[in-house]
Amino acid sequence: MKAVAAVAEILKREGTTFLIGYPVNPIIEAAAQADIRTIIVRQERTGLHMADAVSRITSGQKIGVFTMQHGPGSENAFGGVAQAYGDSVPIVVLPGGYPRRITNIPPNFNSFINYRNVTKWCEQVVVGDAVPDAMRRAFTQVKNGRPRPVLVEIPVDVYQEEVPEPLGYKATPRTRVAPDPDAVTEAARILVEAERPVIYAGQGVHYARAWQQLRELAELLEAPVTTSLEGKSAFPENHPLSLGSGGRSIPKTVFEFLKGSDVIFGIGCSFSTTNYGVAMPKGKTIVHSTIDVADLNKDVVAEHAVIGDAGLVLDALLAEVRDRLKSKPRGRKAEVTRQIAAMKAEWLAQWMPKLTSNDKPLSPYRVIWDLLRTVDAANTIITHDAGSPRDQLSPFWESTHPLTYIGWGKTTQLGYGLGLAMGAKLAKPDALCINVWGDAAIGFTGMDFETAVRERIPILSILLNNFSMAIELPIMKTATEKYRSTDISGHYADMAKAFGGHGERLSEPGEIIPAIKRGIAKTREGIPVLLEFITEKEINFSIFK
Ligand SMILES: Cc1ncc(C[n+]2csc(CCOP(=O)(O)OP(=O)(O)O)c2C)c(N)n1
Ligand SMILES: [Mg+2]
Repeated sequence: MKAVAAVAEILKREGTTFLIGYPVNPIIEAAAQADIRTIIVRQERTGLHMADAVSRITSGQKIGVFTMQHGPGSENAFGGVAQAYGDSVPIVVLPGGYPRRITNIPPNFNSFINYRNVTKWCEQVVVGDAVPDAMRRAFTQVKNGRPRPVLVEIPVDVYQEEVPEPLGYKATPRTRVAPDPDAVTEAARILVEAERPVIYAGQGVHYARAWQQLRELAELLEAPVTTSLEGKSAFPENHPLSLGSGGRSIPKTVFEFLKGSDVIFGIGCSFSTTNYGVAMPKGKTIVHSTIDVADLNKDVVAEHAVIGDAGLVLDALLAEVRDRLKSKPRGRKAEVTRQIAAMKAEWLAQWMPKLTSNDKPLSPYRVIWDLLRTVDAANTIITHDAGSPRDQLSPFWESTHPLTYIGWGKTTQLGYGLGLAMGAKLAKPDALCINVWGDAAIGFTGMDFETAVRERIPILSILLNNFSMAIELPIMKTATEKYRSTDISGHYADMAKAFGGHGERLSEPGEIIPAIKRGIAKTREGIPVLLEFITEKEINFSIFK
């Protein structure tokens, strides 16, 4: 068989049911021939974001795959792969390559050379019959260990070479890494001896699907829980021990309880230094559990470490902690949950005027608050974009069910949210999939709203249009005054309609909820929706330092 047909057959055996891509790449045609649905985007970056969400929403059980052409395709795709790398998302990227005789000759873009720093595995296939080996290596890497993108570049003259038959390829194994028992014992001791422990959960809990164990540990220790932005929804935020979560902006409870803790237990997290994550206060005893030793003692000093899959780590810890506590309650729960509830109520009361504001232009907080109260949270997957929408949404959106929030921000590419919502909808067609973004964000990937219409991916897009890059106002004062450099414009509801979607522009507070309800109904009819809310240039955030 031809190498390109072998690629399609291997994808099938690995469980790929749809291939996201942009021409020209013969894998698209071969996949269609093998009955893999092909989904064509308007630009590579969005397609990668879609593949990314497929992997996230399925905890990597289903791996998103994206293919594009050599040269411009792989050049233009770079952002999407870099974003997945930054946020540790496992995807398979299949670029074409220039013909072998010129692949290493300038100025030809060589994916093998250029993508090495944004993938965990990067290979160029130099001869047709090596395709199965290359695919096996890539899938083994993407399904195991720390999640991150893998890439196999196939030069255009390799696709038509022969691969011997029969093709012996079998789906690669997926396995987990168990922790060192001594490290678990040590961690259990520290956690049980701690007076005011706080659990900080990252997205490792999502990939391990260890939500139940996380909850059991928190309840056993009677310890409050917060998550990273990526880990958001790993712990029910309506649980009395939840501190809530956020990235740059956070609930007051997150800030105060971390500050007041003696021990912080990070599970399935990287503790990376980032503007879009809570900085760990100094002077705490840190117990760090991560799947990748590369994160250990990188940005945060951890005297105690447990390396392994978050699920297996939590299983082992639960056994040890139970053993130590001997079914005796800690006697802390009543006081801790009372403090959390009181502080949360005080903080929310402070924000309530914005969350329920009747102002015009609309407060973005009011839009978000009304959205939260209108959707069925258990059956909704929401994501933010970069900029103010993230900082306005993440602290106030109460996530109650696992993987109902896609948080991100180790790198913050404007326009990421649209592809995430579309990929989530592909992975979970029955969920209401929402992206909340600003008018700068839509400038990057808005054209792919057409993809949502054409490919029948009925998402609900909430646009907060303040005709500005508002978050940049404080640092671009002169440029704004002299040259209006933060102004932007557009009528995006009209754009959505022009693409065949449902679009509405809204400026009345009383219209927010009815419009959301109409929008949800339209998505149920299979029509993507863009609700464009005209908002004020709000740049007050729930930030604590
Ligand atoms: C690709 C990319 N370029 C630049 C930035 C920097 N950036 C972050 S937010 C922002 C402006 C956001 O404006 P908008 O989405 O309209 O939200 P607003 O602050 O107006 O509510 C910019 C330029 C980025 N995050 N991504
Ligand atoms: Mg804006």
